[in-house]
Amino acid sequence: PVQPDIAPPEDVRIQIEDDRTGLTVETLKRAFADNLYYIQGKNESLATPFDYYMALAYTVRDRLLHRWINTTTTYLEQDVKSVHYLSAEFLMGRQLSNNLLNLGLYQRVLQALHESGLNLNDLTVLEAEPGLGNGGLGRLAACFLDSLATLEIPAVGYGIRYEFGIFDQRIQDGAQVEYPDKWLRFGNPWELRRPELTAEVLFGGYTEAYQDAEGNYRVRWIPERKVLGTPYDTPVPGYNNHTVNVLRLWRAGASEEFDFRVFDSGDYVGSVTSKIFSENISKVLYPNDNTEQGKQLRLEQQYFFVSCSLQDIIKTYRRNHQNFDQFHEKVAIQLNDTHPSIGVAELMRLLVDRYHLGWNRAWYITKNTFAYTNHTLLAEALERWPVSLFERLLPRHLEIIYEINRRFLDEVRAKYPDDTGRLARMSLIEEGGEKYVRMAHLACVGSHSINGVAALHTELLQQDVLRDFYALWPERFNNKTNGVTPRRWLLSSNPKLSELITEKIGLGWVTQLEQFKQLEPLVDDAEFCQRWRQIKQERKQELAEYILLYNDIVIDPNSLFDVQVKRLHEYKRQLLNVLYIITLYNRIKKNPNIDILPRTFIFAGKAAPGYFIAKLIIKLINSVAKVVNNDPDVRDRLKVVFLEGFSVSLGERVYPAAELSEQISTAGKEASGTGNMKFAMNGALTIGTLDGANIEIREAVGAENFFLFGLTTEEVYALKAKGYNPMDYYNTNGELREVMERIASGYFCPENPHLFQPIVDSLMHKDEYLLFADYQSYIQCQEQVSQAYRHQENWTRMSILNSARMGFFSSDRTIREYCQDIWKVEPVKIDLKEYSQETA
Ligand code: B1N
Repeated sequence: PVQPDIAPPEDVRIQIEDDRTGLTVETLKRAFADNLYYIQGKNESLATPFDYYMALAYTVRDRLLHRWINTTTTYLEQDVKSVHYLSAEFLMGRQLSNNLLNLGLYQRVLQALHESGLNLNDLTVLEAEPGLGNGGLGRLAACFLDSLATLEIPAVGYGIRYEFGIFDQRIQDGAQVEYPDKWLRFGNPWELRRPELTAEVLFGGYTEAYQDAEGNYRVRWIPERKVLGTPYDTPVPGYNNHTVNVLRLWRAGASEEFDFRVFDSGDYVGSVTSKIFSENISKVLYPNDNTEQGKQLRLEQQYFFVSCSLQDIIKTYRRNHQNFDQFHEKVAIQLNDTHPSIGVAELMRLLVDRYHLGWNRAWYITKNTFAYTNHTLLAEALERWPVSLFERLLPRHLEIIYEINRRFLDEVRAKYPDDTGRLARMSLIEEGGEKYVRMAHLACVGSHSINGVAALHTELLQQDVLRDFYALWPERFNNKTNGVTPRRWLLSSNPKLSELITEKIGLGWVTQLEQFKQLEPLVDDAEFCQRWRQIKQERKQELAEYILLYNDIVIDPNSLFDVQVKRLHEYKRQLLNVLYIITLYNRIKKNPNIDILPRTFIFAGKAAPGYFIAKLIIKLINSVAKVVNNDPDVRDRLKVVFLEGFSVSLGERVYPAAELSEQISTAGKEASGTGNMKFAMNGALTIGTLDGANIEIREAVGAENFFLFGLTTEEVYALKAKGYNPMDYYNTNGELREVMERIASGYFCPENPHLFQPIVDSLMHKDEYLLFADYQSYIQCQEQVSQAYRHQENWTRMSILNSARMGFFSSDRTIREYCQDIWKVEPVKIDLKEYSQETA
C-alpha cells in the first residue's frame, strides 16, 4: 500500500466505463457490486464476507485479463524465446493482495471497499492458500514466477493442480495431526480451466519395432492406458508493468467417462473405478521435503505433468515453425530438481518417435533445451526409480534411457579408458542387486547447464555428489544463489517498514533492491532508528496478539523474539534450539534469581507425516513449552511457542516480527535456505552456521552483524572421517549432560516418561547431525546474542544494516543471472495499445 497506484491511462479514463476494465474507484465499486450479484448470486443483505472476497477477486481477475491476453498474443506474434519452469511444486501463497499490489490497484480498491463499508484485510484473509508445495523448493518457484513477470521475461510455470496440497497441520495434545487440505472446496476464482488444450498421457504396455514406408527402422509404443491432462491457468502479473505470464497446472482425468467394453461386459463398478485411478494422479501432493518415497504414483505424477507440458510447449512452438531447427532457440526448459527429469527421455521420444527426427539431431535439441537445478545434497533425497517399475510404467522411456546411457558411457570410456569404477559410478543405471534409474544423472546428461542454489552448495556438488560429471563437463556447472521476491516478503507483508524505507529512499527498491544500500547512512539518524525500532515493536505486538488468540499463551512483547520457522528435519536441528532452551531452564532451576534475558522462542513447521523423529521433536517442543511456560521459577522470562500450520501466509506475519533468525543446520546440509533471506530483509539478525546461503548473507551484512557458530563443512567431514563419538561431548560437558538427563528423566512428559527416549538414543548413540559437537559453540553464541540485545541502540543499528545489505538476495537478481547465463532470454515489453484501440 505504500506505492502510489499507477494512473489509469488517459484513454481509459475518458472511455465509456467498462465494468471489467475500468480502473477508477467508481467503476471498481460498480464491478464489485455486479460480480457479487451475477457471479455470487447475492445482494448486500444475503452476502457473506466470503461472497465479498469472491466478488473482489473476480473484479481483480477481470482487470488482469486484457493484460494477460495481450501478453500471450505479443509472445506469439513476436515469436519470442520463452522460459518454461517445470516444477512439481509451486507454493504461491494468497493471490489477492499480491495481484492488487502488482497491478497498482491497491489504494483504489481500498477506497472502493471503504466506500462500500468494507475492510480489505477482512477479505484477503478469507482466501484459501494454494499450498501446492512443501517448503523452500516450491516457494522458490513462486518467487521466480514473480520476478520473471516483473522483469518482463516470457515465461510459463508448469506443474500439477493437486486437489489436496500440503496437509493442514494441527497440534493436538502437543503432537502434529494431519488433515486434508481442501483448498478448492469453495472454488478458486484465480484459475481458468482450458479444456480445449487437454493433452493425452500414455502409460504401460509394450513397444515394438517396425519399418515405415521408406524402410526406416522405428519403434512404436503400444500403451495400456491413457490419462487426460486438462490445464488450469493462473495469471502471474509483473509488478508495475503490463506483463501477465501464466502458471499452467495440469489436472488428471479419465480418457472416457466409461470404458464401454468393460461397461458392456457388465462391470459397471470396474469402469468407474478405472476413472478414479486416472483422477488419482493429480489428487495429492507428496508431503516429503528433502526425502524420496519411491512410490509408483509419484513417478506417474512426474511423467503426467511433464508429458502434458512438453506436448503443450511443442504445440505452441509449431504455431510459428514448420520444423524443430529452432526449438532450442525459442524454448528454454528449467528442471526444478530431478522431479521433472523424465522430460529428457520424453522430449527424445516425442522428437524421434512422433516427429521422426534422427537420434543425433533430437539429442542436440534436447541437450540445448534443458537445464537442471539441483536443490539438495542429502542422499535420501536423490531420486532413483527401480528399472522394473520403469519397465512396467514407461517401457519406451526405459529403452530411450538405455540408448542415452550407451552413448554416454561410450563418451566416458573414450575420455577415461579402462576406468570401470568411473563407468559404474556415472552410469544412468545403478547396478548390483535391484537396478535403478538415477534421475540426477539423466538430468545432468540431458542438460547444457547444471546449477546449485548457493555458492557452498555448488562447490560441494562439484567436489562431491556430482564430481565425476564436473570432471567430464566443467563448463556445464554454474551457481545461482537463491533469492526471494521483495514484493511479497517486504512490500506486501511489512507495509509499515516499506513505507518508512520508501519515505527515505523512494520506491525504486521494489524492483531494484540494491538501492537498499542507501539506507546505510541512516543508522546514524536517531529518529530513523527510533521509527525502525517502533515498527518492529508494532509487528511484535501483533504477533503477540495472534499467539494469545491461537495458542492462548501470553508473551512479553519486549522479550527477544527468537524464531525458527521451517520444515521439521533433523539436519535443520530444531533440536539444538531445544537443547539451548532446556539449558536456560536448568540454569533458572539452579538459581531462580539468575539474570537472564527475557526471550520468546517461536517455532513453526510441518513434519512429513511418516517422519517419526521429526514428529517426536514437535511433541518435545510442545512438552518443553508446557513446562517452561508454566513454571513459576521462570517468572515468564522464557516462553516457548509452537505455531500450528506454518504456511506462506503465516510466514508473512512472522518474518516482520522476528528479531533473531535461527539458521542452524549442520554445515554442508542446507543447500541454500530462503527463509534466512526473508528474516534478514525484515531486519532480523541471524544466528547461524556456515551453511548454504548463510555464508553469503554473512559476507553481505558483515561478520560483525551476524552471530556465527559451529563447525565448518570441512570440520564436519574431518570429524566424521576420524570417527565421531557424541559421548565424547556428553562426558565432558556438564550442562549438556544435565540437558540430556532432563529429557531422559521424563520430566517433560511425566505421564509417559519414556516418550522421548528415541530422541535421546539417537543423539547419544549416533548424533548424525553433530548437535553435541556444536552445542557449546551454540550456547556461547546465544550468550553473545543476549548481550548484544541488551544494547538496544546497537541492535537496531545491526538490524538496519542487515536489511540495507540484502539487495543481492532479491530473486530479481537470481532471475537476471538465469536469463543471462542459462536461458539466453531477453525482456519483452507489453503495451496495451491494442486494448486502447479496441475500446476507444
Ligand atoms: O530447496 C530450497 C533450498 O533453499 C533448501 O536449502 C533446500 O532444502 C530445498 C524433494 C525437496 N531441496 N530439495 C527439496 C523438496 C521436495 C521433494 O519432494 C526434495 N527441497 C529443497 C530452494 O532451493
